[in-house]
Amino acid sequence: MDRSTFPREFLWGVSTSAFQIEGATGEGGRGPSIWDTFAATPGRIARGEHADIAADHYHRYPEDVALLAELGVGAYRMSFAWPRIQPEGKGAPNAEGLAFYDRLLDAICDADIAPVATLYHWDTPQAVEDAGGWLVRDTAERFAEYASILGERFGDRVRMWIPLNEPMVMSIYGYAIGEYALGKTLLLDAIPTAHHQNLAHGLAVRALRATGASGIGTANNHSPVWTASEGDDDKAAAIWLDALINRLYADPVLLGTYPSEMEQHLPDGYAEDLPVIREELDFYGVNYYEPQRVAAPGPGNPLPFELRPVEGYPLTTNDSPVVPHALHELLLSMHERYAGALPPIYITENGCSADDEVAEDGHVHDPDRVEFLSGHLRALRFAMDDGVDVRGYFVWSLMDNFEWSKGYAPRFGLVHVDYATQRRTPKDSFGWYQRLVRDDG
Ligand code: IFM
Repeated sequence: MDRSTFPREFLWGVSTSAFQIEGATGEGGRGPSIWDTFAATPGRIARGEHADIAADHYHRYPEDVALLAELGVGAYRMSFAWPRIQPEGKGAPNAEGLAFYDRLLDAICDADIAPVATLYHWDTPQAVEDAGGWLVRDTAERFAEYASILGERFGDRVRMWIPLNEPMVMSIYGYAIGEYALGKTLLLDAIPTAHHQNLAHGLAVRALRATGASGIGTANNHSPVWTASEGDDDKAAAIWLDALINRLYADPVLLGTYPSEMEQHLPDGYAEDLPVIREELDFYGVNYYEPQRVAAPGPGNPLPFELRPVEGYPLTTNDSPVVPHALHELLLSMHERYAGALPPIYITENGCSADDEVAEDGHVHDPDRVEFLSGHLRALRFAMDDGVDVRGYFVWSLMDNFEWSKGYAPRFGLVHVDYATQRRTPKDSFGWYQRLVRDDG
């Protein structure tokens, strides 16, 4: 990319999440989470893998922060583990958990990097799940209590706050189809979990602000939804899926309404919560990976749509089609749909998995990742030229990590992790991103 392609003040960053890198699941007074339980259940995670050690970031964070400093990013997006802060999901915080994040945030700030903190990246304390999880409204209230604890303690250091990461994934993968913790297969009966997470978001925004915290946004996963044909049935299916995976989260937060397609599936009294959910935001985080293609359901399908492959594009090792121009399309459509209601956008996640190995020369050559990232940054730049206000970009991920039910095989990092030795090796893409950050594109 040409020099100075992006504005000087553009924020370059990388993202991770607690459960995917920390390990030390039984240390520091941390309570069990739904992902510990899920990973311990035979057949749930590829090759029987678990995150008890993961990338051992809990112990090796100084080395990881040094890598961030070497990379030269202006911001680092991490997440707090709710079960480290409140092992039972309520009540007084765990001092050792707070102390760990004090050390981590201090190290990040000392490196002159702005911490961007996600409060929840799917690691629900098991006790919260046992009390009903996101199927019950009370979880949103508990989440607000947790948010207050974090705001009070870390508000002096965290620059940007993200209450929940990708609530859509929790609702669909965790509650509707059961591929992720907690493995429920409720299909459309999972939709109330979206509302309770949206409510948790709004309550947490208020709770954080009440502590004096500022710079509060969100991180929703968005995918353009493409119809399989121009037929009315396929188009209707595409509109329905767009409501389910995109608008169910963005509309209430930005417009204070729910898509009409979803209303009949929401819990009674949901409308009264909309003013809380719509609490004004300082930024809107978009996590983008891939578009979806969809057709009308075939006979016997209990859902009003059927997914089709997105053909004609290369696939990552995680079977995601690589479609940079869909990011441009997505940003333009959000810019239009939410005109006047959309705060500045940050791309809070974007990246790809690859079969990365340390080569004989000691380096990790990952040209596919460099191509993926540069293609998406070009698309992002076009969207900015078209008037979309984008202020920053975060690569998923700083380092290889536990990719949920796929275990450790998909490698998303700019830094390779040898899980046997925990040795970190910056990949070629690390050097590429380092230069890009230095030169603002
Ligand atoms: O690893 C995940 C992350 O936890 C949430 N967003 C997508 C990433 C890649 O699948």
